[in-house]
Amino acid sequence: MSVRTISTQPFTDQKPGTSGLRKKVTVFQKPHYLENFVQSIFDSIAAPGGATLALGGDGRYYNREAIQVILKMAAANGFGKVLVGRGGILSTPAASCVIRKYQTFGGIILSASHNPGGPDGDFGIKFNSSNGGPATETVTEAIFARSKVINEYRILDAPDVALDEIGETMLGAMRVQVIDPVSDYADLMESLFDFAAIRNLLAGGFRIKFDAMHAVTGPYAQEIFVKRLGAPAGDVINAVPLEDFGGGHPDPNLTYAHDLVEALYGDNAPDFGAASDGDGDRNMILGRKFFVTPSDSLAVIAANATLVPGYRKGVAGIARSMPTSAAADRVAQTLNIPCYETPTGWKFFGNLMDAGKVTLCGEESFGTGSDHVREKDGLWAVLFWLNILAVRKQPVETIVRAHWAKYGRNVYSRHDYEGLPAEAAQGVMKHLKDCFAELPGAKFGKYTVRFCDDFSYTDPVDGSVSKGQGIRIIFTDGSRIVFRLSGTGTEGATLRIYLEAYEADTSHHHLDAQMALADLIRIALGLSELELRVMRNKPTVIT
Ligand code: VG1
Ligand code: CO
Repeated sequence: MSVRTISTQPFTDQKPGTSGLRKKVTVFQKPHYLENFVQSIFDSIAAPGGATLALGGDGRYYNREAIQVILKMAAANGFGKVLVGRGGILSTPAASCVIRKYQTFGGIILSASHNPGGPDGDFGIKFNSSNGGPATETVTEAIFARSKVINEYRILDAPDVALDEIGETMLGAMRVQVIDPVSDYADLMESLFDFAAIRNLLAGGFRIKFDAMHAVTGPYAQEIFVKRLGAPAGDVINAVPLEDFGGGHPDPNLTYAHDLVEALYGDNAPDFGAASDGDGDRNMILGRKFFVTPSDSLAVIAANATLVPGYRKGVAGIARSMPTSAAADRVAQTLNIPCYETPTGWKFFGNLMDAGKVTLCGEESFGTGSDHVREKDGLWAVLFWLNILAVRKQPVETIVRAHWAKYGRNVYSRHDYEGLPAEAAQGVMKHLKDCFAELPGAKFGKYTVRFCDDFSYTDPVDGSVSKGQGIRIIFTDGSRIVFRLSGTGTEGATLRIYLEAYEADTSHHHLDAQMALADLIRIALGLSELELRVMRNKPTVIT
């Protein structure tokens, strides 16, 4: 087995987005494309000789091929050991767990998350640091800079490694340890939550349904809900991971998790429903005929954290991404703990968690998590809810309505316009910025603009500054409209409009969110001239 040094030419488009590099599978299949990016990672992270790496992915199409390439490149680049999930599988939170538990130098995660998979679908790759979290912007920028000048990469000339059995093999001088992708993660969950109480809840007739959407969490959900918590096997649906997610869109929301939504809104509905995404870091929480917004979920989790064994000591602080509703801020205020507002993307939470400033983090995009790992964590959120339900013994809806009655309701929705011509989408953003000077003080019905800006974040731990993170228009009553361009898509541009209205009056809490937000939606469309500029008359997805 010899190390080969292969000459290559840089690609100009290897800039990591909100969460790693995401492209069409066909782009990753171009000669040298994957190799260039992997070598750019290795060249940027300065791993000491003999370092250990964790490696795994969500099992989508091209996962297996990519794992073999990365193993051979890791061996040729002087790594001493790679921990790889059996079959090349590790959910994103499980990868984070493995990096932390075995104190590896870092990890490479293969996933395009909720984006569709298959030969015509998407693929993705990202590097996580030794804290288990996505590399910071400083690191991803270094990787991008390297990718623009790279002229060679190193790869071991070797046969493929067998990955379907637990055990160890040598790849040149590097050890490849195939690990059970589920057990370390399931053990971590068992150490945080009261499994006995949840088992009793389920044994007592409380019915759940978990939709794995034919994505990576199937085996995790079966181990945790069925084996360890005693749920009937049929409670985990779409549990077999498929390379193309069964042709579906593994995004846990009311539009794409239709099997689950049908069950929870149908006759004889279960008491609790949940789903997760392609790589297992997102979650959707449903009660019987009731949807919990991700922003509310974070707030309810924070308010009830001390009911859960792993969080009995309390929460040091909360962080939420800027577009996420301020529901969690109200809980933080009551608990008298800090609440941080970060740009979109989990990589911004890592420093805060490492510094002990926050325990819980959340994003409106169905992401919730804590400092138990450094990724958002779908099954963790589901277990958190089940633990709360086991203690409070009330329906999901009752718990959320009681929460609103105490803190007020941050009515919330996100409207996505997908697949737009990039120039038109950028035109909308530019037009909005051009309006900044005249907006403060402007009145729109009952709303008056307090201020507007293009969100900029200074990391309180390392002082790094991230600019241009989304346009905020904030009204005097705390209501908000946020405009942002997505950084995870692979085709055209996706423009997201985030809408939030604060409602203190309990008698209005039964209103449908789209109705309650109708005025803000009108204002957003009027101000942005969106429909005209992108030639659309309705959003692609509303969450
Ligand atoms: C989206 C979400 C963001 C999330 C990111 C990665 O990014 O809005 O909150 O962190 O996806 O999640 P964007 O740039 O498209 O808005 V995942 O589950 O795709 O790793
Ligand atoms: Co994901």
